[in-house]
Amino acid sequence: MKALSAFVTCALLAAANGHTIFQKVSVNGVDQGQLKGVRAPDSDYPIQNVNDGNFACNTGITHKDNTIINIPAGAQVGSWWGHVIGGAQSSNDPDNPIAASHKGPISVYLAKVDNAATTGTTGLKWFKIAHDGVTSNGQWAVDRMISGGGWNYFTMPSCIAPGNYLMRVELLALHSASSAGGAQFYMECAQINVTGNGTFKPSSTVSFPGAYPANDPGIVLSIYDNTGKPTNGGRSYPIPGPAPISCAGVPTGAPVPTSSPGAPPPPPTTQPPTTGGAPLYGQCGGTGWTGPTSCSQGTCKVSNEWYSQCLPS
Ligand SMILES: [Cu+2]
Repeated sequence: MKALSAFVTCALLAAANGHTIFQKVSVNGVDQGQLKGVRAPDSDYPIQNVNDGNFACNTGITHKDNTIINIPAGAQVGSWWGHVIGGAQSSNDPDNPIAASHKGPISVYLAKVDNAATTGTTGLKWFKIAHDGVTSNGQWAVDRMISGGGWNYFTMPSCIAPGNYLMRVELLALHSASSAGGAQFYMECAQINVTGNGTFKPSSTVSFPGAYPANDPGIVLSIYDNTGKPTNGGRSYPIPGPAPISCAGVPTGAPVPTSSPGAPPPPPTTQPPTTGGAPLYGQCGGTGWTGPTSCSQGTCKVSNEWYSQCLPS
């Protein structure tokens, strides 16, 4: 009986630790491979101190290779999360990719580096390229990630200048955020090389640690409504950190077409071909989205004003 009760306690503890690790990237629907170009620890534990010295790219990194993932500016990028390295901890793991209680936003930052495979992570200057919070129906970015089988999607802005970057994806779980230090930050960094003709240079950047005050209104709050549901009560939610960058007004660096007076305007070149549609779990719409608006598999469903996704029909 002693052994049995020890087992039960352990199982309960394991169930309570429904943590997560970002461990894989996809580019335009192409899976780049497990732990390829992603610096990850074995531990799935969160960081709860916003001033932790390893708040940029996590601590105890045991998985790191020299892969640098090529990402064309404008590409649809996926980050894949699993309960432990590899995904599920056991068969029918209810906490894979993360415990459903762990509602919150997902944010993506870049920092320019000389060599993404060899760079350290301290003193980098970060800017945000994407974030997803809670929608008016009470669904969080984490809910969308769970329904996407661990995949969270965002767009690499079309104006990002070519070169090496670290790409920091941060999941913030708010289930116990009602007192300072209770929010759980999960983050890993991917080694990437952006290609294309972008010319974006950030006019302001942030540091990790440093970007988030411990008492930020997006970090210390109760997300529960008066029935106890984690919907944020229909309130708007201030995602921590700066606003994502905008490519509006940023020159693309592409050759400017020359036209003689009176010649017809050149055809638009920003709309990628829509033949075939987006892949399953791919983006198929949303404000600013210029990619496919149909699905090659599944049905295009609106997640929020910025994001529609191909989900299984
Ligand atoms: Cu957790």
